[in-house]
Amino acid sequence: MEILLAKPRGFCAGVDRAIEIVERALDMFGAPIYVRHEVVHNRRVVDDLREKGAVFVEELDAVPDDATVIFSAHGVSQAVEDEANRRGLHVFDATCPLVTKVHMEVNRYARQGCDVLLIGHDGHPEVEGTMGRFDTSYGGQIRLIETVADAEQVEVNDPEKLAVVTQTTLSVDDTTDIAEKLRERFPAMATPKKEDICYATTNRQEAVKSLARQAEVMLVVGAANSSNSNRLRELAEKLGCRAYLINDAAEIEPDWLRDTAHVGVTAGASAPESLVQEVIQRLEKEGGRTQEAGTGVEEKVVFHLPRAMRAATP
Ligand code: 10D
Ligand code: SF4
Repeated sequence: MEILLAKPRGFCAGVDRAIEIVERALDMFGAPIYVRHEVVHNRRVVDDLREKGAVFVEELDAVPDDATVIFSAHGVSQAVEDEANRRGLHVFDATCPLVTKVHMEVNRYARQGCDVLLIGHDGHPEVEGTMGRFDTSYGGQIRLIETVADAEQVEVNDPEKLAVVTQTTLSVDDTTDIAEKLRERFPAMATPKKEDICYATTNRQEAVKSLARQAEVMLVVGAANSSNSNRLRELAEKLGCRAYLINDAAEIEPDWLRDTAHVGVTAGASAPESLVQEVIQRLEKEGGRTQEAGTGVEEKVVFHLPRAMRAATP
């Protein structure tokens, strides 16, 4: 059995930064450091940080006064930010800068009195944060579009004052279909200068496309609540693989590998490389031989830490 190891895979620059922010806060202020929502959607990451003194909560009312709180990489609404400021909490914002960019777009379109269509998945924390960045006091509204059917039906105030933005971790192909339908109905619709789907999402999907040409089975290391990881599994399945989303090596069923000559392995942007290496070890124990595959795209994106943390760097 050949193990085809996707390149690129795993941690992106936004996840690296978010985890480092929690670790630095623990070093600078000591435990407990509160984190609103899983800093990234991965159990191993969250458990490791919890061990070091991070306390994960879903809402700010679970954070005591005078505490330090970190917003997760997925971002928060304006209301959450305002509430933290009103209470005088000491905040570090681990929102990925590429999510913040979408927040700023939404904010700008709202101030222009436009309606905004947000392509994304209902209930996801990034979508909640981005929807909550739209200020309705300028007369516009923000609507969520999940499917081509939504794009066919949505009604807007004025097609000449309309913009579209997206969640950062969507399927590139599905989003193209939805955006095309919207553009067909609303040709004057404004779009951001640069794609909202981020470089890491795009690169990991391209790598899976290339692997799926050879692999019969695809293992995607990632959590069930991780949007970008789910999109990798779906894509591999669409391309004809038997594709599984796994938290770790222990979840691999021997049945999945029976009569398999090529197994692809990739990891979502929130899945640590240690989990990938454990999967490889397990597959090698079953007789697999590893080779790197995928597009081989080198990622050189690095995001700065917040200023207050940069200053504290030894
Ligand atoms: O669910 P998801 O793909 O948005 O988040 P995850 O924590 O799995 O990966 C990092 C991506 C972020 C923070 C969204 F930009
Ligand atoms: Fe940022 Fe993209 Fe990573 Fe999300 S997946 S944290 S948008 S780089």
